[in-house]
Formats: sequence, C-alpha cells, structure tokens
Amino acid sequence: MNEYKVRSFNYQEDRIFNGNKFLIGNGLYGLRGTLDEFTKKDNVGLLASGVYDQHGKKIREPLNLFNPFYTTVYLNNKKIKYEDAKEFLLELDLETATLKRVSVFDDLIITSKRFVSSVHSHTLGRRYVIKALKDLNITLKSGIDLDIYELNGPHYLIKKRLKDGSVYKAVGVTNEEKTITLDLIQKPSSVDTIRDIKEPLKLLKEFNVFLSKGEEFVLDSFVSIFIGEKMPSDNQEVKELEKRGFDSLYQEHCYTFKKRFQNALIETDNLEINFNLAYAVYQLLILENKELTTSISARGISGQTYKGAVFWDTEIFMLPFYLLTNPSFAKNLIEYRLKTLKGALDKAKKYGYKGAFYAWESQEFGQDACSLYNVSDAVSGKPIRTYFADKQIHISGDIAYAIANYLKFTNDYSILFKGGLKVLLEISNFYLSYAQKENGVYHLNDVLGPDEYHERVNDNAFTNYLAKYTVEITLNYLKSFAHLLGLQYDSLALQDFIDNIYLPKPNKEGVIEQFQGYFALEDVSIEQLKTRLKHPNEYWGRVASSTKIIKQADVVTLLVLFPDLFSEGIKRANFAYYFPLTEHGSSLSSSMYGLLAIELGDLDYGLQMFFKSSQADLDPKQKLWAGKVYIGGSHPASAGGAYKCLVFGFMGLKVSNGQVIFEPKLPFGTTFMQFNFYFLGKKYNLSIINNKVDVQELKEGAL
Ligand code: IFM
Repeated sequence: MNEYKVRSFNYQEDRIFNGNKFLIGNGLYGLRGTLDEFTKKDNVGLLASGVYDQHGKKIREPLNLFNPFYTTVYLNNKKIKYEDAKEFLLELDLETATLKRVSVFDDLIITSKRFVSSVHSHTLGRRYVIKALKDLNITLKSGIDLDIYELNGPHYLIKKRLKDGSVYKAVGVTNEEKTITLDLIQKPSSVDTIRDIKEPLKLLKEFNVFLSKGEEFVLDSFVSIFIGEKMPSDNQEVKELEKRGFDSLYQEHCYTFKKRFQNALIETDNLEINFNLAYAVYQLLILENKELTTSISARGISGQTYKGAVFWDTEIFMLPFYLLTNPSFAKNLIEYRLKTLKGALDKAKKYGYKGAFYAWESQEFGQDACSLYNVSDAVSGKPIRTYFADKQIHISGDIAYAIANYLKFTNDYSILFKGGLKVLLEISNFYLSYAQKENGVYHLNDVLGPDEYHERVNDNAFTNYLAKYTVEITLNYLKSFAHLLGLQYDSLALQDFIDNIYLPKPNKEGVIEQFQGYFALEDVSIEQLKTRLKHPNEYWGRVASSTKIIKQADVVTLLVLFPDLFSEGIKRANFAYYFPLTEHGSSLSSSMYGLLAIELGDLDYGLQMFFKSSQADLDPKQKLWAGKVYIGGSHPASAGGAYKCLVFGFMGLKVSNGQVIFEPKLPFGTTFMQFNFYFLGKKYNLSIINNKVDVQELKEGAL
C-alpha cells in the first residue's frame, strides 16, 4: 500500500531544513513547515511568490508576509515548551497538501493542522486543538506575529496592527510601496474569557479556558491575504471564510489537491519509487497556480534564497512535468518569458548586443537580479566577482528550447503568434550579434556553460549546439509564419550562422571537449580538490577553475537534450569521461546523469540518480552556503529532474514526427508503471506491464 506521508518524530532535528521539507503552499504562497510557537529565529516564513521588495542597496528578494498562526500555550502561567513533549509528530500529507503537528505532554496533547487553499488562492486555514489529559486551566495566546524572518530586509517601512470587530488586521507597507494586508479571524470553541493583548510586534488574543479531563479546546483560524496599492475597504472575504467554517474549507482544499495529485502521479510496483516520485510531484504541484503572473523560481515558494528569481531550472527541468500533467499552466510559464522580452532586449542592449539576452536570474519584469558578485568568500565574506549574469548566455537558448518543446507537446501554435516567434527571432539575433566570425566560422567566446566553475570560456559545447538549434528552429518557424505577423528577418544571416557555427566534435576517444582548452586543464580528483578548500563552505569555483573538475552536467546535458545528435558510443565515452570529474555541486546535475545512464542501459545508476534527485529536499545533506551566501531552500528543478528520469528515462517517452512513443527500460525488479499524461490536447493513460506498453485515451480532462 502506498502511503504518501512524510514524517518527523523529532523536532530537535534541523528546523531550518524541516521548514523546507514540510513546506505547504499553492503557488502564490508558501508556508514553511515550522511549528505554531516558532518565531523569526526559526525561519518561520509565509512567502509571497513573485512579490518583490528591495531595502536600500540590499538584495531585492520576494517578500515574507506576517505569520498568522503564531500560538503559545501556558499552564499555570508557565509556557509550554515544544521540546518537553514526550512524543512529537510532524506529518506532511502529500496527497492533500496539509501539515499536521502533534505534541504529547504529560498534561495535554496539542494537535494542529493547516492548509494553504488550492481553491481560494489567497486563503489559509488552521485548526489548533488542545486536549486535556487531566483537569486543567489553560491560557493560549494566538494571533499574528509581525516580527518576521527576512533574509535581506527590513522590507516593511510601516507595520500596523488593527482590529475591526472580530477581524485582526496586520498591514504592512513595503519599501516599494506595496500594501500587504493580512486579515485573521480566530474562532474558538467555548472559552471562559478572551481578551486582546499586544506584545511588541504581535497582535494576539488571549484565551482562558478550564478543561476537564478528556475535554478539548479548538481554535480555528481563517486568513485572507491582499497585496496591492492599498488596504481593502472591507473584511468580507475573511468573514465569508468564517461562515463557511474550517471543515468545509479544509475538505474542499483536500479534495481539489488530491485530484491534481492523483492526476500527476506515477505508480509502479516499487513502493520506494512511488514514495519518492510522489514527493517530487508534490513539490511541483504546490508551485502551480493559474493566478501566478510570474514564473517558478529556483527555490520555489520555500524562501527568499536566490532572490526568488526564475532560472533555466524552470524551462529545462520543470516544464516537462507541467507539459504532461497541466499544459495550460505550462503555457503560463512560457508566457512569462514572452511578457518579459523587454527585460531581455534591455539586457542585450546594456551589454552592447542586439536581440534578447534573458536574465540569468529573472524577476517579475525580466530584469536580472543576478549580482555581479553572486557568491562571497567563506572566511572574510568579501564578495567574489562572478560572471553568471554577463556570460551565461545559454539561458536565452534554454527558453527557445522550451518554446519548441511546448509546441512539440501541445501543437498550440498560438504561442508563436502571441509573441513567441518574436522571442525566438530576438534570441537568434542575440546569438548572431554575440558571435565572433573568424575565418568564416562563428565562435561564442567568453561564456559560461552550465558548469559554472569555469567562467569566461570559449565555445562551450552545450551553448554552441544549443545556439545552432535555436537559430535553426527560429528560421523554420519564421519561414512558415513571419509573413502573417509582418516580422522582418535576415534569412541569409540566420542560415549562415546555422551552417558555420563552430560545433566541437568528439576527439578520437569520442569525448567532446567542454570548451576550448578544457583538456589541457589540471587532472585532479574531487577528493584532492576538497583538500584545497580553505573552508568547508568555500565556493568551489575558486579552486576548481584551473582543473578539470566541473560543477554539474554540462556536455552530458547536451547529450540528454539533443539525443539524436550523437551515437551511443560517443555518449558512453562522454559519460565515462565526465562522470568522475563532476562534483554535482548543483542539485540539477544528478537527473541529467541519471537520464543518460538509463539511455545507455545502466539502470541501477539511473535509479540511484532518480532517488538522489527526488530526495533533494528529504535529505538534509545539501549545500547551504556559497561562501557566506545562503542558498538553502527547496529544489523544485531536482523534483522535475526526478520526474523526467521516470518518464523520459525508464518509461522511454519520446516524441517523433508528432507521435508520442514509449520505449521502456524498467529498473531491476520493477515490472509495472502507469501514469496519465496530456499530449496534443488529449489526455491518455499509459501502462507498462513487463515492458508491454498500453496507451488509452481518457475522455475526462481533454483540453
Ligand atoms: O540554475 C542553477 C544553476 O545551474 C546552478 N546554480 C543554481 C541555479 C539555481 O538552481
């Protein structure tokens, strides 16, 4: 029996990590998996996705909102400490996206459960229950904590605490003049006395109640969030929630989320695969919201790390999941890149190029949040110059690749007419203007590939092949559709680039040089390199750049994204060569290695990489620091990579000539896999039993 629950029995363990692991959310808001009594020192966070703020010259990042669920309990005037519980349980239900907490003490049991509604995007709810194990006089303080954790704050210029009848209101005005209003109604079961109390930066109610042995006190909290220019004029929304009642809102949320969860799940006869895949699917589902006007950031909704910015993670690692399970949300993600073209045009211009150079770390308008000093020295904290923003030009090609992928899976050419074709043309113009032509050959010099440890290199193989592909598909689409849009383009120039871009070929051992001069770098093992680090958190790029050690799959990513370009022999040679040189310093790396391993028949290693990818947020052993820059949080691209390993790897999904085909290679001991997927606007169920494939069209859910 599959049980899709993640549990912790010991909250003494890493609380910051558990905040990510037990995260719940609905794409617009992410509520970290912290306890009701936790405060800012425990990284309590209610993140608003795509809502940014900047304090002075500090890093611009997404906003953490006030905490509406702050609660403490007192017994005989003594605060109950969660550490004193005899038994503890934190339980994330992946099927319903709800978090439950149980703390058993000598005298009472605390249970709370919470959700971020998957039906009403700006609604949260929580039920907090105290059960008396003997006759007790209890005091409970509960309400909004305005003293919140911020990575690069303070983000609020003004924080106001208001009361309007039964509604508590916390209002914040940010440095960028957005008004955040959080309405809270708390509905207790019978109590003896209630009074408003104000502690510094808290808006609390105090409930006093006498409970006889076996009796329960229940406190339901209803929350509505508004983000806009000013405070809303009434409290209607939160009052409606109160009227509906907790049970109804909770069940509606659970029912809706569960349907989405079941729609997206992959099931096999291997419980370990099922559970890990379910966790990855959960991580991706809590990022979906049709009201999201931006896109998914690299750390999802788990916190403020990486400036809440959108990287290639979304297009290359996550998009395939949404294409197969929710194509209309996939379209939103593509549309974000169309909407932010202006940012990309501006960036290219700033650096003296034509066309569209997309932001390496893109915020809401496509502006680049990536700092020129993106990491720092682990000892002194001194910023280190990095070239991610200025030279990681593959980002534009990744977006072109995603547009082509979207078309491949949906046939929805409207995207080209809504700006997609223009985006492709501008990306191609960018590559043409970035390239240097020497002796009739185009070179993309001074770039960074996916392996960020080697900066400012010439002719990164991944980037060059991707640029060629980009210009090639652009020219094809232009030939078919440009006249309908009145788009002007220089066909000869595009064709010349396609014909003459330098494409590194495999050497006589079959290995493709990652960039010009890579083969001449120092041979050293990862273990040897580790000994050169002056500090465990030191940024590896510093010591690795003169060696062959790479951060993550680079040539291997090329082989995975373009499976038809190279022979099996070449793929084997490159896997074998780069494998020992890859530090996997990015969680994106393992799924690429996993996919290639599966293709090459190393199913055990492929499975290992699937587990590694799907467990990125279950396993506390992850990199949290790049020097003194905090990079912790959840890893949705890794979750997307895990999904890809199962679907494109073990199930062998391929699209060829407008047809979807499956060439399964199930891992050892697994004889069954099944899932639902969308393709060209229709929904199907696929099952594989002993490598025999059966695909059935499903009536329900067709687009
Ligand atoms: O996009 C990645 C990059 O490839 C490696 N560093 C982290 C980024 C965000 O996940």
